[in-house]
Amino acid sequence: MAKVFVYGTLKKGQPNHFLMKDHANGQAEFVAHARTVDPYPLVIATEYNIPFLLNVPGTGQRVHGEIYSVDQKMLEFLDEFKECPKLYQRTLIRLELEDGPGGGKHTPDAGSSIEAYVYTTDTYEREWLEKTTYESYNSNGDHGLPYVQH
Ligand code: PCA
Repeated sequence: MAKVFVYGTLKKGQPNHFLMKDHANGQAEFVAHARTVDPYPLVIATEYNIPFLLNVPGTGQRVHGEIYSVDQKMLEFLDEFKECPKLYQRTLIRLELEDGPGGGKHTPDAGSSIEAYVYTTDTYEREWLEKTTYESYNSNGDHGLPYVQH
């Protein structure tokens, strides 16, 4: 099982979360909420209002998201869905754990730090570095840039 940190449309309540719940794509189990140890620019770009974590650590904000434990099938599905490595590249990132589902003995401790895969991008346009950055993505946030399914 691999750990994947999602920060965009794959989070609960966001437009592509259903893809992680579809067992035809593999298995994904929620582990915990987390935020990046380093700041990164999380921007919304393209005509489809797609969220991207630009691979520029040290600028932007510490970004909130969700960690999932996924099987090989789901990892391959996500790579394909994220057009990895063309549009996004799957990299490792250091995260600070927030709350987990609670209860179980495998629940990680809040405040501890772990590494997980994340889909960041190096293939951004220069203007994206000037865009507004977000701490926590919400397609229906007051930025008025809802994700467009395509
Ligand atoms: N989905 C991925 C990356 C950006 C996006 O739209 C995610 O939620 O992490």
